[in-house]
Amino acid sequence: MKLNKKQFLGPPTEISDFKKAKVVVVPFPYEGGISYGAGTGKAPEAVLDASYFVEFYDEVLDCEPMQVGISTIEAPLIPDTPEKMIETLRQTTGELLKQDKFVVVIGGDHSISSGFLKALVEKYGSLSVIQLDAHADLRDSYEGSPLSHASVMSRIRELTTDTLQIGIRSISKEEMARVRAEGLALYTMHNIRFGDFDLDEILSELPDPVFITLDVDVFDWSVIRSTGTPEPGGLLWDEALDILQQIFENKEVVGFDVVELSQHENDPNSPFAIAKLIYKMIGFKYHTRLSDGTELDN
Ligand SMILES: [Mn+2]
Repeated sequence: MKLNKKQFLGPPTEISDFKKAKVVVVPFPYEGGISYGAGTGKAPEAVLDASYFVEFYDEVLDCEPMQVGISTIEAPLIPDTPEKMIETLRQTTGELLKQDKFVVVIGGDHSISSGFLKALVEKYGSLSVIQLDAHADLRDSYEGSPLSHASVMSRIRELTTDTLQIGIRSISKEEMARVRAEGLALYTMHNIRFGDFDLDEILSELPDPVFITLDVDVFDWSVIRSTGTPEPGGLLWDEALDILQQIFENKEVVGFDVVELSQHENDPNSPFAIAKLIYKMIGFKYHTRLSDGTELDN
């Protein structure tokens, strides 16, 4: 596994030392499955570039989360068929999981997530998936492809039946019928806005460990506007962080991916927000839970 020339955050070299790092960042610039705006293939590099401007110290957690060690590997060579692409990501993340790394994947479009999840299932046997997304992604296939980004939750539900979907505000009649028929845990933005969303209670019913797949279009476009299929009325920055912190504090999160950012030259803000988001999530993971059960030493 080759180290990336651009290390997430651009930290001192001892922080990005692969052997010592608890966290490994995997850039995975696949954009074969997008249906609307292009640019997800350039997103991981844009996030790495922007991450150089993220402050190491987190003023809320009162520590430098990077002290756990964060190493960024080079993006694997990505095959052009979706089946092989998913296999490549499964192998890459599987190898890192074997070395007990906490893996963070930067996409790429949402179709990549089932590859990472396959590796996690191989390691943990079974786990739950929390999806933050504007779209339900529950179509069995989309534009003829079962491996489309718009059907990723259908593929994920073939690997685990414990799913939780948050922030949804674009869902077809057929998808909603499936949610009702199968009793899926799906919470729309409308549920969140109008009080029908008790995250503590919802999380208590979800088995550990947990994989989080975060589609950046869950955010309101005042926060993130560079994404393939943006939807108005999403989560604001602090709302999303509150939800994520609650998840990390209450569940054993064993990996996450951040997908569907697209890179546009006239919008440096979205990649920066995503770089900061990823660093916040790493902070949530290690501020409250080190593998030996102790708090992170500031
Ligand atoms: Mn999605």
